[in-house]
Amino acid sequence: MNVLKLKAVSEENPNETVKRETVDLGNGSDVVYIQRLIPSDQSWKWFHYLDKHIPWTRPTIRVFGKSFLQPRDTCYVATPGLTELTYSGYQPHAYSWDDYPPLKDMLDAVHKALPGSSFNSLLLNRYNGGNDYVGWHSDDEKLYGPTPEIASLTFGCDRDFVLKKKPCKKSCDGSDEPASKRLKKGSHDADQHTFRLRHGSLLVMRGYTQRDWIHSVPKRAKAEATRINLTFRRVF
Ligand SMILES: O=C(O)CCC(=O)C(=O)O
Ligand SMILES: [Mn+2]
Repeated sequence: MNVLKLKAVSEENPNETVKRETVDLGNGSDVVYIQRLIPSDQSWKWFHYLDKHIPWTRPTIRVFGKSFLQPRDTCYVATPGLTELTYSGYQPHAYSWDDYPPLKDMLDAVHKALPGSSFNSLLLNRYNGGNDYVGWHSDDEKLYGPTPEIASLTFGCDRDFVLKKKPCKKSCDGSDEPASKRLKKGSHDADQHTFRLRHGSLLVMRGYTQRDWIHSVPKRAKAEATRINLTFRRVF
């Protein structure tokens, strides 16, 4: 039903293409942002389905040797038989796509927007207001391979998504100076990008983005409402 509706929009207006922006981050990394992938009414239907039916949990994770309650709710879905995901000392239970059939419609919509993609796992996050966040990290786990494509679908409250270049360990800019010196004088605007992730939007990180950049969704005092985010990934 959901997919049919998406089809109907493009069939009624075959020349209308969804606007997408690509930001070249350099050195083989880029980000694609589609602000209006899923129409607003469909996005609200999916938001309410996910909010109500997904078995959200708030696990304890370990960061720099300390235990924390993860500052957002989460759930993991994956095709059976894949290598298990572990992050920050936590191994989520992998639910099946068949447990939550509308997830397959969401996956279809993402595959349609990204020809050639083939995602087989999904990490869901729910931010219950502006105090919930995800800290700086990259999704560079081995199971995703060296150049993962990660597609991030957002429903509900708008939040900022910030990408920041990792400091160079060696002289990646050809300079012989130590990283500390180069950072002080070398950091500039191109080393950070903020995307306002809207209801129904899709952001895709590609190439070496996980190797060379970190990302976060910072706390925002003014973001009172709930945001649900789905990141589709391929496990190799
Ligand atoms: O909520 C988001 O937009 C990002 C979530 C994220 O980075 C993650 O789950 O790894
Ligand atoms: Mn991430």
